[in-house]
Amino acid sequence: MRLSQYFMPTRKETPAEAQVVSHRLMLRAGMIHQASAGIYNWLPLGLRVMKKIEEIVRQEQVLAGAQEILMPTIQSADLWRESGRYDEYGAEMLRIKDRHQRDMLYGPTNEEQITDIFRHSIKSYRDLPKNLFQIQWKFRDEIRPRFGVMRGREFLMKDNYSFDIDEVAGRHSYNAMFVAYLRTFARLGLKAIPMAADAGPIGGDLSHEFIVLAETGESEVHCHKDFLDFDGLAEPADYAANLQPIVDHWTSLYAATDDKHDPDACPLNEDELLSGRGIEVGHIFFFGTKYSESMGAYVQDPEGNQVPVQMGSYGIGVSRLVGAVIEASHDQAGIIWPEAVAPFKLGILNLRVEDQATTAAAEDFYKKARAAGLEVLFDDRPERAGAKFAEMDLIGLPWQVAIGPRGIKAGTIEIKNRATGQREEVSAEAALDLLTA
Ligand code: 5CA
Repeated sequence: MRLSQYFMPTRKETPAEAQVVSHRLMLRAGMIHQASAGIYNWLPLGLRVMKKIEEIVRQEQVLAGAQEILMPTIQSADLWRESGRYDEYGAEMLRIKDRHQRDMLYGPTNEEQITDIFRHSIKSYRDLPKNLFQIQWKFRDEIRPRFGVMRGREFLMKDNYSFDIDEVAGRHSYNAMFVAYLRTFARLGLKAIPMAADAGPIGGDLSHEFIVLAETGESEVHCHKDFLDFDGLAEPADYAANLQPIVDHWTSLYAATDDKHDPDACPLNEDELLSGRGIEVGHIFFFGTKYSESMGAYVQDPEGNQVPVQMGSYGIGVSRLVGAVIEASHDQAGIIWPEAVAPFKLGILNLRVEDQATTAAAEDFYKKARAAGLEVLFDDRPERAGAKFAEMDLIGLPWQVAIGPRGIKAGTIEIKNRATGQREEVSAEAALDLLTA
């Protein structure tokens, strides 16, 4: 992609409305544009990152045995009356009337909708277990939308729902998601700590939030400081195996969100306890028969009895993760994208567009990089070199290749790693080798 043609409305000044670094950098890098309070337009650069995150989340769901569906954003209020949550949910729910004066709502979550699908389709234990997921927009009329996409009113969520014949099987499904979340966040370059959590309006008494420690996080959290030394789950998981040992390992140390934390009952002494703030990037729930009983989702068990299906639900804040990754990875100059979610792997800077030899070399490198399958953003604009470097640092692509008249004379280009700041003068071929290795 040529920057001369790309829609990337960057800003030099610090946006006054943004209180946290991820919001500031997303606005300055031209990733998003506010539509109204807590509602954002996603511009090309921002959308590319969100799609990469979405794809990693999707791959790990599929590996864990979940199947993708897509439910509507607009739901019928009648379903929510059946579960009793239509009145319970309160002002956070955006309620709408259609032209026939029927009560509709913009879904804040989908337990009712999925239970309705299930009860019309599955009648026997033989068709279990099932785990269905979607990646879909949600709306919650948050009282205080803030921090950009981190607490939006409209936001993208991966939500899935497990169905099992009994509690033991349901617990395995919960564990599978627990492990899939560890894998997902590790691939995104994040250290996310599972913490015992309150289930709130979703329900049930088994629940974990996945928390990325950050001063700007909205949740107050408490955990054993040794969690800081835990490495993410790098190896692929065998979802057919007993996953309890992995879950036990990750829950062997104390970790709780503020709702669940009781200072008097806390087993840690002062020098073991880390109390701080964090960003909730995922939340999983096992609530058994809460929705299946109220909404009549029964299946036949092997003995011929009708039993309510055991359910759990599992959420990841996909749009929130774009902000969370930036909170975890940036410096004074801008964003530092982990390779896995970077909008482009490489930025090429033509440092002197008016110099024919430089432009020829930059164009040639751009062509070769694309032919090698690299995702490239090529700054071919007639701007000052200093401004180009500053903008590349701001948008945080993992690699920068700068091509200018001085290097051309020596037969070299400069390659820089954004994360380490390390620069090297090498031949174009050596740079391509390094980038495609
Ligand atoms: N039904 C369950 C699981 S599918 C559920 O809705 N869980 S949740 O309420 O915890 O939301 C799941 C995830 O969505 C959260 O962990 C968080 O990462 C993200 N999320 C929740 N509210 C917002 C918001 N206002 N803005 C951005 N992301 C949000």
